[in-house]
Amino acid sequence: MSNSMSQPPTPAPTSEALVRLLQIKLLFWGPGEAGKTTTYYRLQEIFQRFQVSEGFSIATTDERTLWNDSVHFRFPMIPSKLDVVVNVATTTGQERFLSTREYILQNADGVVFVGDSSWGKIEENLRSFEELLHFTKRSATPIVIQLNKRDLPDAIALTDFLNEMDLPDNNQGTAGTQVVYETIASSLLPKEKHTIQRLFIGLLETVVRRNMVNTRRKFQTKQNTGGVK
Ligand SMILES: Nc1nc2c(ncn2[C@@H]2O[C@H](COP(=O)(O)OP(=O)(O)OP(=O)(O)O)[C@@H](O)[C@H]2O)c(=O)[nH]1
Ligand SMILES: [Mg+2]
Repeated sequence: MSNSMSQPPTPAPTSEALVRLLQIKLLFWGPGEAGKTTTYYRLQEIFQRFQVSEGFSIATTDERTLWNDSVHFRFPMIPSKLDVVVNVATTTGQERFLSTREYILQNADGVVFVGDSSWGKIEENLRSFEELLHFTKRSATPIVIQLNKRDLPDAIALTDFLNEMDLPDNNQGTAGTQVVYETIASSLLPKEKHTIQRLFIGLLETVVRRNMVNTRRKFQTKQNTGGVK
C-alpha cells in the first residue's frame, strides 16, 4: 500500500468555508486628459485596504496614458459568501490610439465614461462617447458617466452637457439610476472622494446584479435542457 493511500482523506471544506469568486472588469473611458488616470489613483486611496495587486500605468514621459492603467481589488460581500475581484483599468484618451482602446475594452463588464467639463472639450466628449456606444451596443455594457473637472471656470452647466450629449434631461437612467456624477478628481476633499466612491459602488452593484441574473439564467437553461448552453 502506498504511503499516500494510507493517509486519511483531507476533509472536504464545510459550506461555511466555501466562498464563491466573481471576477469583473470595470473600465474608465473618455477623451484625452479628462481625468481617467487621476480617478484611478483616487480609487486606490479610497479602497486601499481592498487592493490586491500593485497596479501599473503605461504612460508617456509627459504622463499621458500610452496603453492603460490597471489594478485589482478584492471586495468580500459577506452575507452572500461572494468575493468580487475587480480589475479597474483605464484606456488612453488620445484619438490616434483607437485600436488600443478597442483592445482594452474587451471583456469589460462595466464602463465609466469620464467627460471633461470644459466647454472647449464638448466635441471631444461627443466623439469619445459615440465611439464607446458603438463598441458596446451589442453587449449592452452598463455605463455610468463621470462629468469631471467641475472646478474649471468655464465648466459647462449640467443641463447643457445632458443636452449636448443627447442624454435624458432628468439625469435618470432607465432603472432609476443616476446617469451623471459630477466630480473633481484632482481634489483631496472627502466630499469629492465620496462622489467617486458612490459612482464606483453604483456601477459595481449594477454589474454584480447583472452577472447574478445571467448566471441564474444559464443555470436554468442547463436544468431545462440537461446541458450547458
Ligand atoms: N482642474 C482639474 N484638473 C483635473 C481634474 N482631474 C484631473 N485633472 C488634471 O487633468 C490632467 C489630465 O489628467 P489625467 O488623469 O492624466 O487624464 P486622462 O484622462 O488619464 O488622460 P489620457 O491618459 O491622456 O487619456 C492632469 O493634469 C490632472 O491633474 C479635475 O477634476 N479638475
Ligand atoms: Mg490616463
